[in-house]
Amino acid sequence: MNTQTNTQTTPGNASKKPKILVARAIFPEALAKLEESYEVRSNQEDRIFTPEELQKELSSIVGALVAGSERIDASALANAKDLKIVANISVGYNNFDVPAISAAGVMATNTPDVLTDTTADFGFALLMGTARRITESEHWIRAGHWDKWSIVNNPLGMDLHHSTVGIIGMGRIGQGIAKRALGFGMNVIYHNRSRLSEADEKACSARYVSKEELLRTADHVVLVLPYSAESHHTIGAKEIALMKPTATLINIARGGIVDDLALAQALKEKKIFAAGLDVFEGEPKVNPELLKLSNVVLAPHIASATEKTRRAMVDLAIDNLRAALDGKRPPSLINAEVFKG
Ligand code: 8YV
Repeated sequence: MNTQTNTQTTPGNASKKPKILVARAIFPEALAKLEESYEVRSNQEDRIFTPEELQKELSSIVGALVAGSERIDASALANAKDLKIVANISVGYNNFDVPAISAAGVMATNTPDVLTDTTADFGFALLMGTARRITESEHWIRAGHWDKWSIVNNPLGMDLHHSTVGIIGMGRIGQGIAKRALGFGMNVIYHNRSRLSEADEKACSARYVSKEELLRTADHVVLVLPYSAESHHTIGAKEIALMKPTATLINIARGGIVDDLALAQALKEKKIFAAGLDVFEGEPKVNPELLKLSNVVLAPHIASATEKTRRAMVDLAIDNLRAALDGKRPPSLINAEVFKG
């Protein structure tokens, strides 16, 4: 399919308006608002651009709303002579090569804060669903296996209350999960690149430990750290081997933080109890070994996916774009060095 035929441009007397790109489908009302101020090239078909198409799209615009599916690097920016801002509709920005974006004199922004609670809620939901085997139980009923109530022959899970949760990555979302865990009487330990302030640790009743201690002692390990070359395969076979055989592992961070093949092998051999995954290496593809297992709960990268929050993310990305194009500092600017206020 050809992008040129499928990426729509605002009709009418649009030539005086600055040209922008909306690289993924957004809410129609938000698009309509943008069309009042800009000549909008929009991909409401929600098709993922090839790198060549993206490079071409970026060559004729001043601002772009993008998401994790758009890799913005030197090659994408090669012909983007007029581009001033790339506004990610996402808090994580591992799809951005920030030094390359800054070198091109382009502002980069993301959408922090507006999704913190929604994502922490989902992390907790995935943790509960995994520990208490909710999706597995549903599949079991649908497959017609439920013929009687039983004390022992039902899917028996692991408790959350009064257990220890180990959070790797203690930013805003990690702290949100810690606060929710307190309501369940859980003991909270965490590991992070840098230790929280005493006040923040107190607010979460969280104790800082080494990664090894966390893996050895947590009943539930929750991953919420950003993806980078350093955090690639933070959890692989070696780390899983440190975990309790009764432990669960939850990944709401990014694909690539966990070695999915090593995890599938460990789940198959019951080296840990279960896993809950919202993100995958190479998503939307899911490692076929994971698909064969019943002790893993799978979700299609939906931690921030409530209508209210997705609207707030789009709105914040638009605020960032508008500010940059109006010569103002975008509210969530990543590369402050590029801003000439
Ligand atoms: C986004 C996310 O929806 O914000 C993030 O970092 O993981 C999600 O909320 C997704 O990344 C959009 O590309």
